[in-house]
Amino acid sequence: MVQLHGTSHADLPEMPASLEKADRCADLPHRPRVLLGKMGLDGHDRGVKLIARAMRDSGIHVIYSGLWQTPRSLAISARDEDVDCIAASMMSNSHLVLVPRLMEECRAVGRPDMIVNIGGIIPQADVQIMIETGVCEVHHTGTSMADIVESVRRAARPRSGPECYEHPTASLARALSLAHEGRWKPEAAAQRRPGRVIGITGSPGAGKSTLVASLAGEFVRRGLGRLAVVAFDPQSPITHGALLGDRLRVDFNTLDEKIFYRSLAITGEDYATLPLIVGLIGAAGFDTLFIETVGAGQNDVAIRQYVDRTAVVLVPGMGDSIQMDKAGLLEIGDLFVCNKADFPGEANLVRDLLDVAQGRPIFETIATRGKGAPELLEGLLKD
Ligand code: B12
Repeated sequence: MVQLHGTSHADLPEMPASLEKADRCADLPHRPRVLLGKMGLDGHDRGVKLIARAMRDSGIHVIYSGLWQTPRSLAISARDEDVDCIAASMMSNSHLVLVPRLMEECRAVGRPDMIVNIGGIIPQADVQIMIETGVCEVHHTGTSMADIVESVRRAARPRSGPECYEHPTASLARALSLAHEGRWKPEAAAQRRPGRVIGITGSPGAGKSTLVASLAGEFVRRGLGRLAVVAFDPQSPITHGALLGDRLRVDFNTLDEKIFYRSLAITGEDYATLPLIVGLIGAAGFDTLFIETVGAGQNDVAIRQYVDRTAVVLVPGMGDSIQMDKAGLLEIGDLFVCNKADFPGEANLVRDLLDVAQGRPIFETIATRGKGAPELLEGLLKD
C-alpha cells in the first residue's frame, strides 16, 4: 500500500505489474537519479538493497550512500549527486527527529527544492506530521517494488539549468548532470582543467573505492587544497539502470563538504563526456581531481588519455605472472598499487610487479585500514 501526497500520476504511463529487467524510464525527461539513504542507528540494510536492485533493473540510476548517515551527510550527497529525490528508508523509530533535520539540511546546503520520500516503519499517526515537515511521499511496509519505481519516476521532473541554484556546488552538480547527459555544452571559457587530474584504475574488487576514500581522507587531513572525486560505475546496456555504490566507502559524516564527490554511470569505457566534466570541475575551483574508473578489467585503458597520472590497483591472488605480461592495464600505469597487502600472495604480486614495472613505483596498501595511503598520496601528487 502506498500513500501519495501532493503529486499527480496524470501524465505518466501505467507501470506493468511485474518487474522484470527493463528500461522503464526511457519516456522520462531524463534518466532518474535517486539517493537511497539510511539515517541514524538503523542497521536494516537488507530491504534497502532489494529496493536498490529493483530500481536499477528498472532503468534508474541509484546512489546508495550506506548505513548510519546523518541528515547533513545525506543532504550533501543528494545535492552533489544532483538526484531527483532522496528515498530514505526509516526503521529505527527516529523519523520524527531525523526527517525534519534532513529537510532543514537540504535547505542549508542549497537544495530547498529536494524531493524527499520516506518508507519503512512509519506509524499511521506520524504520516501527516511527515507530510507537514515537507516530505513528499510516505510508503508503508508492503509497498510493491513497482510502486517504489513509480515513486522515483514521479520525482524525475524536467530539470532547469545550473543557474537556477545560488549555491555554487548545487549549480556545479546540475551542470555535471546536463553535460554528462549531452544536454548542455559549456563554452570553453567556462571550463578550466584542474592542476592535477589523477586516474585510479584496476579490476573490479581491487578496492579502488576504498582506496580513493582513504586518499581523500588523507588529502583533507593534510589541508592540500580543494579535492574533487568523480567515480564511474557501469550502466546496464539493457535497462540503462545503474547502481552507483562507490560513495558508501567515503565517510561524509566526517568529511562533510570538504570534498566534492560525484558518481556517474557509463556504458563500457565511454568516457566521451569526461573532458567537459573535468573542465567544469576545474572551473568551479578544484585544484585536484581523482577519477575512479569503471574497472572493466584488463582492457580498461581508455582513462589514460584524460588524466595526467594513472595508478593501477591490483590485489594478490589475481592470476599467475603470465597475466602480468598481457597487453593492457599494466602498460598504462604510471605507478602501481598492491592493495589488500595483508592477503596471501602479496609477496608474489609485488615480485611479479617488479618485473613489469621497469622502475615505475609500486606501493603497498591496506585501504580498509588507511595503511599505505599517506605514501601513495605523496606518490600521486609528486611533481
Ligand atoms: C529482517 C529484520 C531484521 C534483521 C535485519 C537484517 C538486515 N540486514 O536488514 C535483523 C534480525 C538483523 C533485525 C534486527 C533488529 N530489528 Co528488525 N526487523 C526485520 C523485519 C522482520 C523485516 C525488515 C525487512 O528487511 N523487510 C523487507 C524489506 C524489503 O521491507 P521493508 O524494509 O519494510 O521495505 C518495504 C517498505 O517499507 C517500503 N520501503 C521501505 N523503505 C522505503 C523507502 C522508500 C523511499 C520507498 C519508496 C519505500 C520504502 O518498500 C519495501 C518493499 O515493500 C522487520 C519487521 C517487519 N516485518 O517489517 C523488523 C523490524 C524492522 N525490526 C525491528 C527492531 C526493533 C530491530 C532491532 C532493534 C531488534 C533488537 N532489539 O535487536 C534490531 C536492530 C538492528 C539494527 N542494527 O538496526 C522493529 C522496528 C520497530 C520500529 N521501528 O518501530 C521491526 C519493525 C520489528 C518489530 N515489529 O518490532 N531486524
